[in-house]
Amino acid sequence: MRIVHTPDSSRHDPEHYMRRGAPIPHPEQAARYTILRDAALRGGHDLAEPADHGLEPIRAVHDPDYVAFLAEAWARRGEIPDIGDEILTGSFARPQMHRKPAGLLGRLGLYTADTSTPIRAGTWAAVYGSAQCAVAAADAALAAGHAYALCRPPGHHAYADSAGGFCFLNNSAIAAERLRAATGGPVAILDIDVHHGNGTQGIFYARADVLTVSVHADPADYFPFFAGYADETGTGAGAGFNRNLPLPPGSGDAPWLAAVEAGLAAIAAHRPWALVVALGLDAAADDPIGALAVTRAGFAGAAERIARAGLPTALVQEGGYLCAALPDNLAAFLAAFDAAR
Ligand code: OKP
Ligand code: ZN
Repeated sequence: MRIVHTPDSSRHDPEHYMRRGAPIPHPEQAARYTILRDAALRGGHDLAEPADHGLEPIRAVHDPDYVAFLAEAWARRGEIPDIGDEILTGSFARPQMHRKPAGLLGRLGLYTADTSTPIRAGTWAAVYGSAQCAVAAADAALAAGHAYALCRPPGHHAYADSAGGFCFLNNSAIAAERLRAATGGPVAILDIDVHHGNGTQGIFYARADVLTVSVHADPADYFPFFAGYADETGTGAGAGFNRNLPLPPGSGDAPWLAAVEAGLAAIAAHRPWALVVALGLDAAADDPIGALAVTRAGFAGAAERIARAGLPTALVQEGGYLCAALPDNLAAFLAAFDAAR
């Protein structure tokens, strides 16, 4: 398996975020990059760093002003009196608020959904490099059949113009749009992260050319709370092109794999020309912020089923947090995918 990664992924190093009213150590730690990379190395995969395709593939799914804001925010930090190691706000625009304030903190409140995406010295380098990994994996999937992008930070909670849930740029959406443009045919995204891929759904919700399918823990009492319900099926030209498969908290391999199969059946019915897998590993039983109980055999089973779809496939890393099973689950997924191809 071609693995695309960049050491720049380590440069975003958030320390804390607010969870249930109190600051806790941030789960999306820089060490995730080295741990996932080393798991891929041990598996004998072929590691490469991405070429730089610039901002164009990023702007193909994101609002240009939002992208410029992310790129420039750290350089503008002096506008905030007594700024420390990060730019963060506690004031967020509500959906009915559309003004675009000139100041840095107001702009940040317009462009972020929560406190989990502080902007620090290396944030843009990591976010940009992560997006380039997604682009490179999409290109490699067309050239070689499949590839894995070790994207950190993750991306599936990022909308066209907002960060949130540890995510800044939507790497899976960037890969999907790259595949759609290159093939000229419809493409599909299967998101198996334990959290609903709300940003990805939002980006493609009115489009028929990118089918979005997400398998996740029921958002009724779990992040991202405000999207991910089964009755969200797309709008306008995109009606019928979004599918959500929420599962009760605590669900294990059998219901999870059944949902993955249902998602793959929906994808097959739409006859896409390529597939993006938003590969979160946080459905694992011992994930520190997870809500499901998937085992290593479950991840291998999902990989086998996805590989058998036989589509050019870009695997894009999403969540999956520090626990003993994390590297093993990635290794098992990649090995099972290779074996089934
Ligand atoms: C990212 B991915 C708001 C943040 C709540 C966010 C979880 C993000 C998971 N205070 N928690 O899908 O693995
Ligand atoms: Zn997640």
